[in-house]
Amino acid sequence: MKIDIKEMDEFLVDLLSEIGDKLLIDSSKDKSVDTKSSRIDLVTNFDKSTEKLVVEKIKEKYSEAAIVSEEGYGDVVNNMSGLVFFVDPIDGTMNFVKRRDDFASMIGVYLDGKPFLGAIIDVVKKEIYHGGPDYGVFKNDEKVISPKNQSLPEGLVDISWPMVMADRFNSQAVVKKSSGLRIYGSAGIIFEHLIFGREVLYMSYLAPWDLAAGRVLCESLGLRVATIDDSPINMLKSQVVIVGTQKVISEVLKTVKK
Ligand code: 2AM
Ligand code: CA
Ligand code: CA
Ligand code: CA
Repeated sequence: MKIDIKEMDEFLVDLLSEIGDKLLIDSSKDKSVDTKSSRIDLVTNFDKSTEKLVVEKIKEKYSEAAIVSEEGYGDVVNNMSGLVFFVDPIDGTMNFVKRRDDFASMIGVYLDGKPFLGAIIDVVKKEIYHGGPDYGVFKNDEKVISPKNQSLPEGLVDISWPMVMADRFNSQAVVKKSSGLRIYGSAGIIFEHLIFGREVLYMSYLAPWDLAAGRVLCESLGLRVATIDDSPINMLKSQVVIVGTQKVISEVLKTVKK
C-alpha cells in the first residue's frame, strides 16, 4: 500500500486541531457522565461525540482503513494487516470531568503492524506532538530532538496508582531508585513528558488506544516500549506496558524479575 505520509500527518494534525478546539469548549460545559467497568472508569457524552466525529473523518479520507477505538464507533479488528487507526477521543476522562488541564486526544496509525504515524494533542496547551519513524517528530511545526538516555536515578517515573499502591511488579522498588513519582492520569500527557525527558518511565496497564500514538512517537525518538515480561507487544490487546529511556527499561526489566 502506497501512502503519502506527509498528507496523512497533515490530516492528523488538522483533525486533532479541530478536536482540540471542540474539547476546549466542551470542557467548560455541563457533562453527562456514566461509569463503565467501575466507579472511577468514566465516559461522558463528549467522549462519544468526539470519537464519532473522528471515526467519520477517518472513514471519509481513508475508507480502506480499519479503526480500533475506545467508545464503540470503530470496527471489530482481528489483525494488523493494512492500515489500522487507533483512536482515543479523550484520554484522561477523569481529569476532563474534574476540570483539570491534563487531558489529551490521540490517534495512532499502523501499517501492516508497524508504527507509521502518531499524533497527540495536549488540548489546554494547544500543542500537537506528531510524526513517525520515517518522518521525524514535531511539536506543532517545531522538530523534537531525542531526549537524553537518562538513568533511573536521574529521572521522574509515572506509574498508575493501583499498580504502585499494590506494589505490583515490584514497582515501589522502581520508585525508590528514581528521582521521584508523578501520576498524571492521562497516558497522552505522560507520553508528552517522556518525549521531552521530563519523565523517564511510564508503567501501566494500557489498552491499544492508550498506547498506539505514544508508542509511535516514543520509538521514533529512541525511547523503548516493552511489555512487563519483555514479550512482543500485541497492539490488539490490553497489557502491562513500560515505556522509557533505553537505560531505564533495562533496569526496570531486571527489577521486576527479582
Ligand atoms: P482514559 O481516560 O482514556 O480512560 C489513567 O487513568 C490513564 O489510564 C488514562 O490515560 C486512562 O485513559 C487510562 N485508563 C483508565 N482506565 C483504564 C483501564 N481500565 N485500562 C486501561 N487504561 C485505562
Ligand atoms: Ca476510558
Ligand atoms: Ca486513554
Ligand atoms: Ca479515552
